Amino acid sequence: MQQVTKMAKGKEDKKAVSDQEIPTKHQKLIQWVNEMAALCQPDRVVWCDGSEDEKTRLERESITNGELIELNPKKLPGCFLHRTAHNDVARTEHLTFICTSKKEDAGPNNNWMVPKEAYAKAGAMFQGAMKGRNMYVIPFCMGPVGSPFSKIGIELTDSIYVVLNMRIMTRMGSAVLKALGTDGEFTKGLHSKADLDINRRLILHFPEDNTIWSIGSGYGGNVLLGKKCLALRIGSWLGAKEGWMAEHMLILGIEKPNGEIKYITAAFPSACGKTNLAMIVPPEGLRHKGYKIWTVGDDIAWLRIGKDGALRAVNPEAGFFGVLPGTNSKTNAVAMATMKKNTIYTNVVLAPDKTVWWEDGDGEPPAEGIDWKGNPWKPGTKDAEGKPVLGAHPNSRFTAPISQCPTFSPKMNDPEGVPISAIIFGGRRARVAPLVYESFNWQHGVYVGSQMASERTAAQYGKQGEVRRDPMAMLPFCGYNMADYFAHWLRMGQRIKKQPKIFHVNWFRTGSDGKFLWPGFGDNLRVLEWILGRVEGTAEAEETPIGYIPKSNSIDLKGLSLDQNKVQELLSIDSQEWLEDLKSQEEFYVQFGDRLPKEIRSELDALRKRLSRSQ
Ligand code: GTP
Ligand code: SPV
Ligand code: MN
Repeated sequence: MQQVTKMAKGKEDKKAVSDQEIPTKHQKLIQWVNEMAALCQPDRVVWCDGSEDEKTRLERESITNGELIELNPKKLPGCFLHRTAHNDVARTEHLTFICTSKKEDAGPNNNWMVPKEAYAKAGAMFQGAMKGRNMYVIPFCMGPVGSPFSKIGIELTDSIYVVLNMRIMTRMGSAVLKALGTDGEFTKGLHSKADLDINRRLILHFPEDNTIWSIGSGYGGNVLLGKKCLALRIGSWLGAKEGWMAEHMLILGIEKPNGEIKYITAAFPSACGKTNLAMIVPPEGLRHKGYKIWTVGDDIAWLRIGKDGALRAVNPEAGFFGVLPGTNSKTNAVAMATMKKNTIYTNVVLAPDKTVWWEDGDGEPPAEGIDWKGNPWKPGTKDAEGKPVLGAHPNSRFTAPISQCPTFSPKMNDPEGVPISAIIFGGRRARVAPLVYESFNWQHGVYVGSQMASERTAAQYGKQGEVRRDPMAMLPFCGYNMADYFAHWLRMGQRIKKQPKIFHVNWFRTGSDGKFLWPGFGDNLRVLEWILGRVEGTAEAEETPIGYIPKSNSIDLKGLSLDQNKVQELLSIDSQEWLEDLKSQEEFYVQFGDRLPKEIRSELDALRKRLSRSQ
């Protein structure tokens, strides 16, 4: 039975009066919900229990109000389409703030506001923002309920789309409220789509108060507050304080024919291949080796040192919020199978038979359909300037439960997490970075992560293709001064007895024709195999100024028609190009001043010397 708290009318307008039992005795929680309801003035406050009944009721309601379109129940059972506002299709980093008392604590990597000012500014926007709508109270847990890794949050929202997404993306409902008890700690999340106006949009984090306020957006990373806001920005802050790490990483298990499973994590910036690698399908040429893949997570890892001295990882999420364009049965058959049912599709083409389509997906586009903006669309549609109109937005996404993934790892629910053997950093770089290299040691590996760079993708608002430094793929997600974050990585290394080895990969290097040199996707397993070989001491490598790279023939290229020139180009290191790159690294580090750990500076200096010598 759903719990509903009706708002009293008239004079009592500002006070939530319960006509049904509130499903918790947590006084601080009740008080906060009442305060936020008084501010936002929803018609009703609805406590979510996570039940099937509730899900069906919310789906019906959102079909009626137009938030969701039900898809073909035979071909896509339990699936829905959602269209966002046209200017609300990606995270808005320029409207995202870390609000700490001291500016230096947020660091040069974050937009900053004084908490008092931020509360006042957003408070004015939240005033009456939920009038005519319900306020849903979503209790959610990041990580398995009851695990020492996990954190509980409560999100208040006026969007049913958010409730239905949070149901998939997190463990959500009554069990979480129960785990919270009468005085448990929780992150306070407040979200209102308000009028979806980009000029009145703010995503605010108050790490000192364990609070998140998001207003004016209805897009994933801005509004599913458990994901980037809690699991990364607030999470990284808590991690630094409590001695663990919150990272923008996939988690993957590779089972060898002897049954042994090795787990790795990989940090790539948004839309640079985490979901794809997390579900990798062994390529034809390697199939005879009998590798099996286990998907633990595709976006976020929480890492703690286990009793055994290993670095252990938990995926705090329970679902995927994955990129659609480019996803098809060839590139990612596992993702395609995962999203066949109970999936929410956002910003794709609606076909007349109520199925969906996106660019570089499966099959031909429908002869006629409706594009992500809700306009009639057919293949070849051009805009006023004669440019092709995409049917799906480049950052269109699917939300699906991890439990539906054919390679789902049951270890995902292990409260102790999985032990990590290798950490992989990587970016999208047309030049400079080779296909793969191994760092010399933990400290050098931290430096390698700290100088990561990548071309901007459609996952964030702004100019596409521009190369920017994105340390550990955390630039938009580190909730505190990034120099302190580097120091935290260095400190963690000293505490980890069984240190994972640290690698860097680049699937996106291009040749003189501008095309990708490396086939990518399933073939990336060839690189992972070399990485595991290095962990186990069986794969051969050559020492270079930047780190160890594979000796020729030490990556298994069987069944791949890739000529030797291309392989050489993929692994080549141009000292001149690297020395140029170091200049841009220096420019990036300058902003951190004295706060930059001296170890990072000394790694950079040592690399410069090695490169100069090798010229
Ligand atoms: P977020 O969800 O934004 O964090 O992205 P992600 O890192 O999970 O990226 P995802 O796996 O969704 O891939 C993003 C885009 O890159 C998709 O269009 C993929 O098809 C493409 N992609 C992924 N892996 C490869 C690869 O190995 N090579 C090439 N060329 N493209 C890839
Ligand atoms: C990313 O942009 O890194 C994502 C999607 O994973 S979002 O949830 O919007 O952040
Ligand atoms: Mn991501």
